[in-house]
Amino acid sequence: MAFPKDFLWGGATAANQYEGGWNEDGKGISTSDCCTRGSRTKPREVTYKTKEGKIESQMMFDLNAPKGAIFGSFEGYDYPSYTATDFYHHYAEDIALFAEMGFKMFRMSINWTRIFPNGYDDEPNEKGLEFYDHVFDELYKYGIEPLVTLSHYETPVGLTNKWGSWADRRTIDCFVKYATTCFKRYKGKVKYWLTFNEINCIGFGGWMAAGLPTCDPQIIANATRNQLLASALAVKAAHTIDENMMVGNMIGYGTAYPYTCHPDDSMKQRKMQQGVDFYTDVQARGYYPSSQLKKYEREGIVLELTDQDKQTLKEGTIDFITFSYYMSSCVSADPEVEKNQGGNMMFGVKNPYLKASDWGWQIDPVGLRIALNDFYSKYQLPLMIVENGLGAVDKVEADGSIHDSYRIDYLRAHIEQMDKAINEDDVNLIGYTPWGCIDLVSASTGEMEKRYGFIYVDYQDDGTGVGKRSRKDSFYWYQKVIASDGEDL
Ligand code: BGP
Repeated sequence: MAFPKDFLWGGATAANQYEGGWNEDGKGISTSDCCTRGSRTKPREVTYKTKEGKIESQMMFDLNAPKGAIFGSFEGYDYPSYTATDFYHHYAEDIALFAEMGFKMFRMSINWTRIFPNGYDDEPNEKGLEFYDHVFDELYKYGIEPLVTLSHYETPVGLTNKWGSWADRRTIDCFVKYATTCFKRYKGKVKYWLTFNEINCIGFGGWMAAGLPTCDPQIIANATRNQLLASALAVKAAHTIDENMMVGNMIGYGTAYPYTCHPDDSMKQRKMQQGVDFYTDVQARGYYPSSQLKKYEREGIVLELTDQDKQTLKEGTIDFITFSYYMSSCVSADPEVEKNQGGNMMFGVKNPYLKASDWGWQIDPVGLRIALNDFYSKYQLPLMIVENGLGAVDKVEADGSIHDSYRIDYLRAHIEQMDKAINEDDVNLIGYTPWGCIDLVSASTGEMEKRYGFIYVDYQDDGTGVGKRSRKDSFYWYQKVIASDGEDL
């Protein structure tokens, strides 16, 4: 079977991990520019100064992070977002390579701090706007449709310093101003937009996702509401500025199975699923599900939701649903079993039927088909998989070739399941942009060692490399897949 002729094959990136040029042409500092480099065994740390001037750090996934710390100035940055893999200076070359693979779509993010350096500035930075003009013009040249994320771990630190970033409602206005500036400027050039990358990650990655130096549940609930409102207002603005614009959400997703057929495992899995679905419920249906409101109540969290807020959510529902999918996990109600954590981002229990990547992410192509079916039966909106892929260590042979058959195997198995979802389950899947289509910095490790690309970039973690690009075996394979509408796998 084959994919529809107009299927949007492509690849995905994000400014904070790909762009570099972190302080060029008037760009401000974003949350990602303030992270220390992580390592494979240790989650990346965020360093900041407390009110008393003490340097503190927060583990990206540490739920016991200090509460209510006030950010001062930042010191000792060591995050490779500084250069990343230098899209800023290589965009024309990279886009030509994407075109060579036959891309129909390219997912990227606009770095908010390139447009509004502090987040709250009166006027946008013209140089920043110009950069993306060049990028979109280049994509247009090859008929590649941009898919643009407005916020992908790039919250301006200026907003954190000013009033605590997304904890404060004033950040909504700043985001809407930024989004509106982009919609107006790139009208006719960009049709597909996403508001917040993995909006559901705010709960455990407050700094990364929202510039919050805290995991305090009340603050997270407020910030989540503020992002959901900002997203809805952006959808409304886009539709007013250009009725052809399509705006989607973006969820960090992993299929979760009950560990056994014990009813308690199933119930627990169900509850967990509700917690993930809540974001899409709001963005696609336009209101908070009662299960989430009750949960807040039980936890003693006060959610202020005015009539105006409710109206905004109702009027700003999304046009399509997107999500990332790398792995699945299991949920157990048995505390003894729960201890057997899979070491993956979803904190799930290891599944004995699955193999895992070198980073412990459990590989599950059928789980992707399940996810597609679940999303489609719940919301009946067009779907895009905007991240998927295998993070792996690549070896460059003496002749410069890179034989990444493991990556091809991973992607092939997932595309096969997408095919089934479209042709056997009748799911309306319209696009696929595997993650890190060109090597870039890993979000969880902050390093170059974990690579996803079809295109190799020679930067290494010891600082060597000149930004040279080369085609991996998967490059030629994906080119063939696209050319055959997914038939030649
Ligand atoms: C997603 C993020 C991406 C990306 C990806 C892979 O959660 O949206 O930014 O990096 O995960 O993760 P990693 O880089 O940690 O392998």
